[in-house]
Amino acid sequence: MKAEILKRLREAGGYVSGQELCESLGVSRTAVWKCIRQLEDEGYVIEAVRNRGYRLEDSGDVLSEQELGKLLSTRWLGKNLAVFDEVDSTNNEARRMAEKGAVEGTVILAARQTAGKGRRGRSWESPRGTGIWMSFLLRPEFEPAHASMLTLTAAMAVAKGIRRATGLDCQIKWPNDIVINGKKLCGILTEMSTEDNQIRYVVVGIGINVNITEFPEEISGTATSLLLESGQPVRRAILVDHVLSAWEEYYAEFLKTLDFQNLREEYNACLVNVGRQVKILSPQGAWTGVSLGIDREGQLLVEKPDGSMETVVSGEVSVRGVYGYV
Ligand code: BT5
Repeated sequence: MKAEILKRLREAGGYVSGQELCESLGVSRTAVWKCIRQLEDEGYVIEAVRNRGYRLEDSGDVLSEQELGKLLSTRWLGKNLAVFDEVDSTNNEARRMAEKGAVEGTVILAARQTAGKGRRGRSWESPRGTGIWMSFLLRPEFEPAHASMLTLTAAMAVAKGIRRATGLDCQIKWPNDIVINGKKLCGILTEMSTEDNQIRYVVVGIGINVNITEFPEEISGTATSLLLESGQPVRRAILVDHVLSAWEEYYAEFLKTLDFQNLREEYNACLVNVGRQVKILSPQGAWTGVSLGIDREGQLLVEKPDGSMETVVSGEVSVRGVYGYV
């Protein structure tokens, strides 16, 4: 019924009375109103005027299967696509779908996550309708040791996607953050299921703060959104398309060598703090050194004060600027 109401609104161009919708669809006013609310949750902007009815504005930031299906210019990624109004976590949903046999390249999006996840049990703020909360499913044939580099390919794709969609230049904070003006705009969470040292599937989860205007106090000093940075609202579906298309290209490049041989230079050009002091926070303690960028395995090279070189493996560590988050 939601699709039918949308069709009527589109065709009418102007107002369609609630009464008319009820009668022609044979449903109650409440049922119509509920569908209108759902469409608004998907991002459609619908004006409701007493005695005239509903009118669809075409400036909406719509993130629906229909809209994305029309827009997506990828070759294979997202051909199987599911957009939810609400899930606990798109990564969890992707894993559930993977267990049931979903195909490689399945993309899952949600308007809102009720239990968005960061790394190591941390949570990810995912308010309704203002971000891209997205995961995609891969069933690669390479060994599990290569999988951590998928996070790096996703970071490159987000940076390029944002540049193409908005013109904004952002930077990568190794291994899984995208930052702009020293604040976090995006986080990436890659999860893997293995058996007998073989990958069963990998889920790459990407959270991008798009049109968020306010963050909870705990992160208001470190988090930002594209709207806050540029002053312009961004259409999420267009950004999704740019990020997924860019990712397909980087992934194809990565698959040629199964490492960052061909991507390293471009990655390091986007990396924040190259040539600067960084603080490495590991379970064994904190130390500082100068970041020299990543090597071809995707590990961060850091020069210690005594001149020796340390290779930092992602997973357990966080990297900070010496004076704060970046
Ligand atoms: C991450 O973890 O940055 C990975 C976040 C991945 C989120 C995506 S959304 C789609 C998919 N589904 C999921 O459930 N997850 C993925 P980490 O490096 O551990 O950073 C988490 C920390 O970032 C939190 O402890 C907060 O301090 C901060 N944070 C939480 N929400 C944020 C937000 N919306 N923007 C910026 N910072 C945030």
